[in-house]
Amino acid sequence: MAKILNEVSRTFSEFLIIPGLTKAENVPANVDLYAPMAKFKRGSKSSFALNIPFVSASMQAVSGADLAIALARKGGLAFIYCSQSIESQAEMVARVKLHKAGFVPSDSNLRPESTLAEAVALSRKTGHSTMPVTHDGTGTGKFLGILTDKDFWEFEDNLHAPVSRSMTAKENVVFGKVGISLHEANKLLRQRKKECLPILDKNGRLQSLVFKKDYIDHIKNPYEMLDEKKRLAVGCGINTHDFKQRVPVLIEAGADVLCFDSSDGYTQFQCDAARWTRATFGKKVVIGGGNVVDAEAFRYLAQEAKVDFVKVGIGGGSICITREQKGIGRGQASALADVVAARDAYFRKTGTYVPVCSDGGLANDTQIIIALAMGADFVMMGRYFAMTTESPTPKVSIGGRLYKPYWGEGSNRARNWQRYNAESESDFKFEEGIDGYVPVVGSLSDVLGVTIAKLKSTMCNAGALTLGEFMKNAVLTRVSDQSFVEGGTSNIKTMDQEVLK
Ligand code: MZP
Repeated sequence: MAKILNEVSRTFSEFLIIPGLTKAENVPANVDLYAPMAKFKRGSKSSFALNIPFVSASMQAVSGADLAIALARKGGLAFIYCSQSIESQAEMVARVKLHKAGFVPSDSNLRPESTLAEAVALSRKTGHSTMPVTHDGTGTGKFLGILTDKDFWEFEDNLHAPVSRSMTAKENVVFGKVGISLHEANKLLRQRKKECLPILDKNGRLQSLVFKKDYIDHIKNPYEMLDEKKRLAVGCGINTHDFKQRVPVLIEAGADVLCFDSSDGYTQFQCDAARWTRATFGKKVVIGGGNVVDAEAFRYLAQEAKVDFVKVGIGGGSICITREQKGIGRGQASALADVVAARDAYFRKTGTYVPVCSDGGLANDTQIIIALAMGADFVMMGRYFAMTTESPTPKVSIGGRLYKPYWGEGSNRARNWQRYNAESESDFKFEEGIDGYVPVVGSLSDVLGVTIAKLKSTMCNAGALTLGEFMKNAVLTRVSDQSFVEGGTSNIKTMDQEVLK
């Protein structure tokens, strides 16, 4: 007979946190949201950690280059989706890496004989208003001058004229030489009241650009996730089918973290692929495994596949219909509690801490906070990020409100057959995800700002200054259906009801 677990599968909205003693130092300004991602030994530090405990899902409708840049600047990490060609995934990684606040390779360049019309077209295409002029129109050609949108009037000047007539020629440009430090470059920008500093090599060839706006941006985003070369960090989804081709290209492109994108990660395929990746690229590569929903599967991935972190969640995603289609899955709170207990036991036994990520089904800020209190080291979200301006989909107006399309990787639209352990695309015979719309909520920075404020506030209520303390000290209570209903407002008419009447 099949084994039937006694415990009912529970979700996050069935729990509340009981406040602990809030000490004088428990104020949001003192709260640190550091979250380890790579496994580590007792007494040592994780070799790769997040500055805020949020990562974005490896999904077509979520993690493109723009979202990856926006999230890394805030201290989190995006997982660029793998349900695309290896080349286009690597290209997205390269775009994130190019967006370095500091020495930026120039990718909007003109030749002296280019026309102003070509300059306008280039500026529209790239969104850049500062365009170096080099002898061959490349980002490493001999530097001749610089053209900005302030040097000509698009609707007044003759757009057939060559840019050489309007540009600021090299002899009048303030530039730095290769070898200059970022600090010195910024100092020069400040002293000479400039917006952009071209950096030239000893032969007068352009090497990179330093922008004042990047300096300001860096000051405004102190939690940026940066790699060793001070470029923004980025993660990548990978699968168990083409990993031998995909992983080397992604690592070459600069991916900082790899994570298996699988609806059920308790498989020998994943173990073999993780072992191959580790054997080929060594200890430094950060590998995430999953998804799993119980202790046994966690132990398998930690012990046998030797992954760095384990992702939890089957069937809970907002677009997921796996539970209805196949009858597999587990309530996310029960799954997380089981895996977290296994993580702690594994740590006690082996001295190795393998971080756990709660993936999918987080419908609001409260559920995010409960997941972290329950012991998730960090959370992965799809819908949450799909709703932001930076997600890769276009805005659509429906009934006077703005929406963005959001679809599951198991939907017919994504056809991510590798995620569902199918043998080939033709083996993709039924959907496990839906295709719909989510409301647009604003910029990632604004949305995340509110979530972080609530999280820090709750951590103060619980008397915790770090996420480690939060999960160690949190006391959770189950709520009855009735207490859930009464948890909202009672006998009050809200403005919305009044206005909408
Ligand atoms: P959510 O944050 O939108 O609720 O869930 C996102 C998570 O759902 C992803 O990280 C992934 O684990 C899972 N997912 C993605 N596509 C599907 C599907 O088509 C899915 N079923 O379940």
